[in-house]
Amino acid sequence: MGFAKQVSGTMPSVQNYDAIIVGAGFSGLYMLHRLRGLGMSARVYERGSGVGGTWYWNRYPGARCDVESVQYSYSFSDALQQEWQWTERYAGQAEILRYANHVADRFDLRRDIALNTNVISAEFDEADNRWTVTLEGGKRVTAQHLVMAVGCLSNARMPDIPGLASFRGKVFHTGEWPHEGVDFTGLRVGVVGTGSSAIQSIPVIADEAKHVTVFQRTPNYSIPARNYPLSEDEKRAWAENYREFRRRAREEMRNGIVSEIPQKGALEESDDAREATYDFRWARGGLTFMTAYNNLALDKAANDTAADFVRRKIGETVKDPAVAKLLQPTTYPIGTKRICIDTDYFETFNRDNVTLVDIRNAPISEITPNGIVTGGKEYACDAIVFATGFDAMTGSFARIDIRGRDGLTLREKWEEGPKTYLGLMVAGFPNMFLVTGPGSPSVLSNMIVSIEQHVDWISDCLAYQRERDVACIEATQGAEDGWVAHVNEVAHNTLYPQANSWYMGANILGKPRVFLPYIGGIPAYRAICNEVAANGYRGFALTRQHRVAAAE
Ligand code: N01
Repeated sequence: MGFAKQVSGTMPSVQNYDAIIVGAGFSGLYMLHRLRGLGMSARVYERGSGVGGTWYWNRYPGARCDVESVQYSYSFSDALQQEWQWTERYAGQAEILRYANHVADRFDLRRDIALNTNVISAEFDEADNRWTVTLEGGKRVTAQHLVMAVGCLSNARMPDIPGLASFRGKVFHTGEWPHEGVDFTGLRVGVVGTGSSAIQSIPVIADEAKHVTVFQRTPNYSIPARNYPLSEDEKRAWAENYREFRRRAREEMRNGIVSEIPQKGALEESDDAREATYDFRWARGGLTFMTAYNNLALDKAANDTAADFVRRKIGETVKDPAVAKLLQPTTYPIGTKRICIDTDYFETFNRDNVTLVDIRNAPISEITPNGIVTGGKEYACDAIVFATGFDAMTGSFARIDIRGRDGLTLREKWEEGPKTYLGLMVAGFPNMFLVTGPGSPSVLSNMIVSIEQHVDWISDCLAYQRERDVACIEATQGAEDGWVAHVNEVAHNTLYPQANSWYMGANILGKPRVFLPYIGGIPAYRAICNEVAANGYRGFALTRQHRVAAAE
């Protein structure tokens, strides 16, 4: 291990590394930093022209994190967290992207990152336990370890609607927004979708456009963000106590976000007390609305109390009762689709220049040169914004041709849904690590907390291997089967599978319905990962020349 090596002969020279990292988002950046710390040679390949992952691509109007900025930031360097000053309670996309760039510069990461570089395929060579990675254009590189830091929501999905190519105006997807921005002044804009991205962007677009027509298939529960500029006192309070806040996020909070830990179920309180609790959380704003009680994700009757409260708030906010009714979700428990956080979303439907079109029973049948057709009616548009989401958690893997042992492709292996051990490795794909992969808390948690936990675990694992001269590590089939069963069992003890959500792969036609993330919570998950490592990487087979351990 150490320096990248060139192997040459009659073949074009091939660059060899200890590790190749795919993706320069928050996962890839920190992974590179940790590998450098181990003295390993590593190269990051990133398809975008800059670092930042999600925050590089999602530049749509109103894009903002739904986790508070002081909590949505790295903890690995105290110097970094002391010197970086967040300006708002929830950082906007531009500020988060500046932060990612600051991290890349501050830790001198750029010299090992290749931008504008698409990874086409990755193939495991069983003879020498190395991965050969082919880049767009044909260049090949090899590494002992492959780290897939490809993000959970990185494969923007455009619906296949007849006539789309004939549309005369401009077409956008929130997940791949033009860098130069878009001026909607004077335009009639159609927005398709009402998930988090739409809910954030619609109020901002409506401020600018002549008219906005929102095409809604399923209404969403949304809680006011209540964003504001952070005061000097708030910043100081965090800066002085980061160590303890970070510890709590890691060790005590199921979702990695520090807040009060609920001690009661929703039905253990009187109606008045419960109303006061929800009122307080609604007024405070943010994701912690869903942690008001400890059984909202578990007990339908408890969940109904929170869902009723939000429906009532929508009814009080939206002036036209027919529009309010369409905006009130009724077909799934609150929180079982990702809860949204908004600024003036429901208020926006009181504007004269905003129309809501319900397409639940009349899907968009066609796009014409002039607009969008549903229910036999054409809605004229000058521009269309698709806020239609992502092929979540598996989509970014599927676009790379990944081949493990015996030429098995990851696409084949995951045909019936992703299978991993701990969301970290896949049986049959040795020396390949996933950061926040399917089967890990990932999207159900504060992503930065989960990313740091995974990257730290992987780094420790690589250090362990180096000390023991291990050439190959692989999840055993038994351990993977056990983990997949556990992930499903935990999910099915909750209300989550009751929603047709992207958590279940339900937003992609033909995608298997499998609950993708691990819902056991960060502290429990972390304890399992640590225990696995402490027991000589239980459930992993480690090989030198000869197999040295294979514990199930
Ligand atoms: O995508 P989504 P998103 N015709 O999949 C609709 C994170 N995020 O980009 O629900 C008509 O949630 C679809 O309808 P339905 C966050 O984790 C975070 O908004 O499938 N409509 C739905 O309304 C979030 O959950 C932040 O019936 C179609 C919408 O499009 C995740 O990213 C901000 C359709 C897609 O919603 C994804 O959010 C933004 C069709 N053919 C995102 N196909 C923050 O941090 C799909 N839809 C704040």
